[in-house]
Amino acid sequence: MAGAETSTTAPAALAAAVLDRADLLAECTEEPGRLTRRFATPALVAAGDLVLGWMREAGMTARRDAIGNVVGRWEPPGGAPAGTLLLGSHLDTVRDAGRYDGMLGVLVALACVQRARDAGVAPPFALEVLGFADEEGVRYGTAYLGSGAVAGALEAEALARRDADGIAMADAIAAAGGDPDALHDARRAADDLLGYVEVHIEQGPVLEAEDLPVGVVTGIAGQTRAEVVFDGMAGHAGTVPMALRRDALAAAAEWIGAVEARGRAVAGLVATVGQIDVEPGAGNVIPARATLSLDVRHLEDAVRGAAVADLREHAVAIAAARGCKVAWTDVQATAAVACAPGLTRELEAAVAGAGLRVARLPSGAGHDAAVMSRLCDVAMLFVRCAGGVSHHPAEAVTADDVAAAIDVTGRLLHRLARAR
Ligand code: HGY
Ligand code: MN
Ligand code: MN
Repeated sequence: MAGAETSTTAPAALAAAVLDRADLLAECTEEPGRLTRRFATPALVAAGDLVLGWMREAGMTARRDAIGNVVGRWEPPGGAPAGTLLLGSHLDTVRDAGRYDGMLGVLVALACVQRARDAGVAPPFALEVLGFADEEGVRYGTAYLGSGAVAGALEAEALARRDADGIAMADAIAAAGGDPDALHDARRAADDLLGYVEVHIEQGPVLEAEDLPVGVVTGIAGQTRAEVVFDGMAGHAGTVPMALRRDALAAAAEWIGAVEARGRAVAGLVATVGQIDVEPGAGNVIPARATLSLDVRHLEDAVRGAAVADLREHAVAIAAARGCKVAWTDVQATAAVACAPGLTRELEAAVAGAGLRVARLPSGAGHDAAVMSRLCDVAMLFVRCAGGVSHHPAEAVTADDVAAAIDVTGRLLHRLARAR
């Protein structure tokens, strides 16, 4: 990197600050003792407030948009930027989460802005850092609410969805200080965009196996989310003979086995039931209703579509055989996305420029880049995480690997600057 690198802008120094900030963000939780930070909650607002402060410390203008994303903008000295490069990731988490999934991308992006500003290596284009308010979709079942608003991909009917406490999304947005009637204002125009770059933990074992700190993402698997409800008949657990039961939970259990079997049977397919709710929910009552989530993913949309269709037929057959009913609701389908070839080539060259072997790998996990690809070119850099563990408090990265990510991202900015 050209420019006046200083002790505070060297990647290693910035990496240490990234890890410290990840620890501070991890304290913004809904559940003391573990990290859970869902969309439009006070914990999410608190995390966004921290990031807004850091954005301003880095010399950025910083604001919160109508859905609750935090957006920082840094312009090169002299103004009149030659376009804008977007960087970022999400600030929400799953339940009992790790502290780097999403947050690392926002914090590394901030570190790169600080470095561009302080080390005198300002690119001729503006940098915008986005901290999305919802990517996981834990509260309302639909993922990507934050990037969906920015990319203009948010469906209006989502606003009527209710969370487990019966709170409508529109009301939650307003309660968190957003404006559900102004979500169109959160949409980003694409005319000045050079692209969107997301740094994210790999959430898998490949980079550790390859002994590499970072890797370049080739594409992001498509995903289908559905809600499946089995309805049977409540009854006395002690008096209703087994042959006369219409046990909704037994039907659901048989179907869950079929979901797992399908995932195991097809290369590259993953299928998961992550949530189940049983009613009336008493140990001596035969379950009347079982409500389940379904998550199916694959890099090829046709394979995913066939699996979802088969699992839907299987649910109907199991319900019929057991005298139960089944209701299937498609919650969300996101197509598989290939990262932009040109921007990805630049990222690969930046990795090589850092003296690292270039590993290319697909992402089984969904990312905001999948939605942002509707707006502009996208590229992703994966960072090695310990044991590939994620969506778990044991999620961990090393300062050295974070420094590598900062160095590579800085080299990418340098390459894009030279191309302007
Ligand atoms: O579920 C995912 O792939 C991501 O963590 N939202
Ligand atoms: Mn995640
Ligand atoms: Mn993530």
